[in-house]
Amino acid sequence: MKARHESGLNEAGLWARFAALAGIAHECGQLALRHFSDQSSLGVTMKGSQDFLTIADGAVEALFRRRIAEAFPEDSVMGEEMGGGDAARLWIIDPIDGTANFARGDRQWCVSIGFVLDGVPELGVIHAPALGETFLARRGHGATMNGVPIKAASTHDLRRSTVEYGWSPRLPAGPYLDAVGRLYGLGCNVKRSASGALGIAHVAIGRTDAYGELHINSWDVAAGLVIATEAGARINDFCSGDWITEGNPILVTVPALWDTLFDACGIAAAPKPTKMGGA
Ligand code: LIP
Repeated sequence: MKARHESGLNEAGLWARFAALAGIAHECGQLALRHFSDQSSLGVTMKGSQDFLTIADGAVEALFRRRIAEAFPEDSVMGEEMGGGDAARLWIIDPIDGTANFARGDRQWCVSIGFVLDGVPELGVIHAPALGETFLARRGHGATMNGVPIKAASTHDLRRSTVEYGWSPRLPAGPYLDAVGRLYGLGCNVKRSASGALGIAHVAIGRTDAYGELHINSWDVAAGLVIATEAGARINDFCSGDWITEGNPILVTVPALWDTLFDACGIAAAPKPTKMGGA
């Protein structure tokens, strides 16, 4: 069978990875859930202001790396806690996205795993075990939540819209607050749940109409890029420049609101982060 990409990975190889992805994510989720259920043992430390770290983050990423080394030894892994870099066959994991929530006993967290082939996000899973929800997609083959097809909302009226606008201490608060003010001025409902991956998944399933953030890391969004695109959402050119190692601004919206929200969220004028999150 002809190689599907320069990486030499053919269609069967992509399907094999897709078939393994949900199972590996669930095993990682179960480990995370065991730690989540014993809050006194989390060993919470701070990587910086509002930048939480627990022992679960490292344990989940280590488990994921073992499973990929066993199943797909020729693939590379990049993760929030143990680092990595670009490669032709690249798994990108945020072992606990929404760590601030995880550390406080809030269920809004997930394991987010994407597979990027020759620079193109091909597979994604966002698994939220404490919520009983698993979002899954392969590029060109649709997106599901718990096996049921999902699609983004058809909202046209900003006064009926809900926008999640993410924040992190990687950027000064000014541009964030300015954008939030513009969104409220347009009649939007604005929220923040502190998990970028779940924020993108909620656009894909139609619970919200946009997720924006002036800077976010590749491990937060690699899975959501595939899931949201397959659900019919529109996404900015996040996969440009050194997106894998440096991140970028992100905007995911229902199609009808793209132009207005791109301007209101200030994506074109996003400042560069003062420090990188993660490893
Ligand atoms: C989170 C991101 C989110 C951001 C949070 C935090 P983490 O990642 O997914 O977009 O707004 O501040 O950075 O640290 O929970 O893995």
